[in-house]
Amino acid sequence: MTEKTKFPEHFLWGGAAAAMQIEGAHDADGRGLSVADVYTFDPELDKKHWLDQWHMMTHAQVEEALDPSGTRNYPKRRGNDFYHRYQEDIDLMAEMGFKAYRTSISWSRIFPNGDESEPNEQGLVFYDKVFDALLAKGIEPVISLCHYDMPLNLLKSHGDWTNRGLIDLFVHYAETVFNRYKDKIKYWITFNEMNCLKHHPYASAGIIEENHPHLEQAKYQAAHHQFVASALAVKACHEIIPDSKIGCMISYLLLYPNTCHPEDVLECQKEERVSFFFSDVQTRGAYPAYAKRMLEEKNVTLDIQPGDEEILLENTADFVALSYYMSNNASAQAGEHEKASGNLVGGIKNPYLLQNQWGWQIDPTGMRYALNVLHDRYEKPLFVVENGMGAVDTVEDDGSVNDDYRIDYLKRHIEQMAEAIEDGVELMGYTAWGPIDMISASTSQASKRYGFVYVDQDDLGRGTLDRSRKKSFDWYKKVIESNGRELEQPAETLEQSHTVEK
Ligand code: BGP
Repeated sequence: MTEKTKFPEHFLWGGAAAAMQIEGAHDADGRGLSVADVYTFDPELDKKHWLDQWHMMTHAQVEEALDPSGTRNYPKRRGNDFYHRYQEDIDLMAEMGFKAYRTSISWSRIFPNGDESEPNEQGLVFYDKVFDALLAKGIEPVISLCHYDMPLNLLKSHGDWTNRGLIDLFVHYAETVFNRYKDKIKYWITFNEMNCLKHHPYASAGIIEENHPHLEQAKYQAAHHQFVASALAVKACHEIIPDSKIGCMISYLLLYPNTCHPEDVLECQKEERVSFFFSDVQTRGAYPAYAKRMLEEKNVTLDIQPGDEEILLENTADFVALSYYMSNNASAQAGEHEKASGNLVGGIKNPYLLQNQWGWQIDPTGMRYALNVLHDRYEKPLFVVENGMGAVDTVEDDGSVNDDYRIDYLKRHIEQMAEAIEDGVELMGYTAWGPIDMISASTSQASKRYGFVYVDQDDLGRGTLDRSRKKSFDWYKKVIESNGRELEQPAETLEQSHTVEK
């Protein structure tokens, strides 16, 4: 008799995606461009050193993207064509037995310019169809209000999130979708990975660095406005959908001290607080004590309006959602050590860990550690809404994709989630990132694949977009059927796989 599962009875197993990486149809049925539609795929990309090639957004790039006669390759405008194939994709999710599917609503599909008073009905109708299709299969939608895709036109009409006026526009958008979908959606997330505003201010807050000589001031003022907007969305959600649960979300960029030298340990704590700052404010409802010195050292003076602090305190998140992919090391002498890459930010290489082809260090034990840290810190329910292994999958002659490396990556992380639950963590669910291949957020690649389902599309948009099941499809189906008890050993381990490096 195999041992019983450690996962709770109604654990929300499933998958996660984002409008800007799957939908495509960037200008269909009234949709306006979003900031995500400006990113191009760079054919000169060096996967392993993609972070070194990363550059801040420029006015020129935005203007070029707005030029209707432009010929650049904008993969996020194509996605994987979910907009037209959502029924087929939801059928595949149902075949795997999904209990939940996390995705986002495209703000610029509902308010094409971001500041209209009336919503775009065709945009609302699309999500009605998607949510109805999910619910018909018994799949609980978990919806993010904004996932790196604020309306691009806001940058012209109102500017970026340093403009306090965006709070009201965001709340109007949130109230519109809460009212429209109050009988369909009960799990919501406000901003995707709000802590990444620190590292990618354009994707998160529309901040073009050329506009802000004091960039740190801009980032943290934008963060304050998003904190207020997030809290007001929590308030509206509870008023409009009484039994709703609305969470905040961070990318858990796990860090270890590079050595036991006290200076490295202190540096690690300092860098960890850069991320915890965002979940602290949204979960505790106030600026943490360390924020005063942290902001002073950055010469940042926040403009906090009367009433803001009460709004934050009275409307904290119901749960803490997180993405977890990898870990990095932190050192007081960072420049002296070999670098590693990571999800949107890098760090120092950990000699004990394998890396994927983009240099992300694979650390399943870190999943347990991260969940324990967050649960100790907030004592609120947690939800792993992103975890997965990006890889260049190979299609065999018979059309199969033997992604044993992905099975092993997921198996090890699920095992560690089970340990965390045993440790006392209240875990709501697990939605593996990218259940159907899509466009990568950081590199805009179709070839950086996460899915249980393969999509025939390359980085230049060539292919049939046909879907096919990978080896991991049936593996994950068994995981869900057994509520996490059946974690079959893959034929090949990560260590044996060609897709990882030491
Ligand atoms: C997270 C984003 C997701 C997703 C994931 C994987 O930070 O919230 O949108 O893309 O990273 O990253 P990537 O797609 O760059 O491999």
